[in-house]
Amino acid sequence: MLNVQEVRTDFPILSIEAHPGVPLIYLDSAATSQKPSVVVDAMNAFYRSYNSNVHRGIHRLSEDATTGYETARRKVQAFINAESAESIVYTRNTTEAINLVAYSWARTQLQPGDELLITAMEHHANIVPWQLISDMTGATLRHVPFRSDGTLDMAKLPELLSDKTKLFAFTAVSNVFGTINPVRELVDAAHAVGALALVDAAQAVPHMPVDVQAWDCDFMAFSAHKMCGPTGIGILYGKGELLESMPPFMGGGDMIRRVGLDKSTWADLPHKFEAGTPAIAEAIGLGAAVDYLTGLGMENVHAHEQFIVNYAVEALSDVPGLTILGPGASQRAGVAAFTLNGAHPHDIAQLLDEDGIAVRAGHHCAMPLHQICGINATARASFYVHTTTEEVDKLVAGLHRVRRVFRLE
Ligand code: 7TS
Repeated sequence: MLNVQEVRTDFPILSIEAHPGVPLIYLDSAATSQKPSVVVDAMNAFYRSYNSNVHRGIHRLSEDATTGYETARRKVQAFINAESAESIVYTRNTTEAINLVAYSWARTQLQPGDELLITAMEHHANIVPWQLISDMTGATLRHVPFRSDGTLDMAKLPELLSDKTKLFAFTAVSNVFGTINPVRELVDAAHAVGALALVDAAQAVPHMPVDVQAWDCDFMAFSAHKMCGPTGIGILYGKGELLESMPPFMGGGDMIRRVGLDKSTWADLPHKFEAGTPAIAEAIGLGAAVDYLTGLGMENVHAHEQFIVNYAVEALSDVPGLTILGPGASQRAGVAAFTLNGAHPHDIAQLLDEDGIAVRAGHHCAMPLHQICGINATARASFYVHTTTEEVDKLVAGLHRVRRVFRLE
């Protein structure tokens, strides 16, 4: 298990006050995680002592920057057990990683009659790119529904997957329900009809051990900023032969082998997909985040979140009129989205903020999910390595205060 009090000292922001005299209780890690000192220090060290562009200069600083940038890639490779560093493409975030596959692979491969499959619980980042591609190519976009407990309706899969399906793109963990989906089963179902499988792992890689070879997925996308790393950098994992066969997503410097005025050839993987000066400090920060999480142990991270979310689901259930979306704690990652009869989620979030408690309110970029549930918005508490049961207790106390303010008692 994690020593949470010790972990908390790694995160400088956790000792600030949200308002004068009111300590911060950060329950919005699903939106973005806080950053431990080691990540901030690694980025500072880059800017202070070896800031330079990568893959260009022969001078020492540039060599050090390139080493830092490429070492981070190998750390990410090991972290998700990818076959090779060439399978790890730096992008800006999960969204860009998914768009890369959409524009480079799907746009060039799909035609009318083909089908793309997603699920009804996706984040907009794994819906909208496929709608755009569907409009461009004439391919049909279909979705797997979810049941009232926020789990995928697996019984519907056989009728949705066929030899027309070319790609099944689904989230490993829902950012609203918290549902942990059966990734390997879904990948196998896609492969059984000859489709590729793309896993949106934005809410998985930060929170549990992930092994892309065990999942056997063809593509996987995630963001550094949700896993203790900086904003501005994300990862697309892709199987080597697929990435090899795909045309570049963006053109420019760094992604070429030779450029002529009429025609150019492309650099080897993964550089073919990394046009222009990349996010160098951010890659180095991501490398430090991977080291940090590896040091904690992803099994321990997951176990702590399971413990906290169990505790939270039970504690929140005591609040009259409160409904938690999603499955039971055993199938749930560290996310609890809820509604409270008589109080709008935005008002809940605002009142909780007065107590220093940061939660998110709204549709959490999952409008279809909310529409299907018949609600416009939810309030969402999300947990991470530093969350304590005392913080969950304060959330519950804050929600009782919301009920008093709205005279719901
Ligand atoms: N996929 C999932 C499952 C997500 O939760 C998010 C971000 C994304 C994709 C997009 O990640 P990005 O880094 O490219 O923006 N989710 C959230 C959230 O739940 N609240 O704020 C961002």
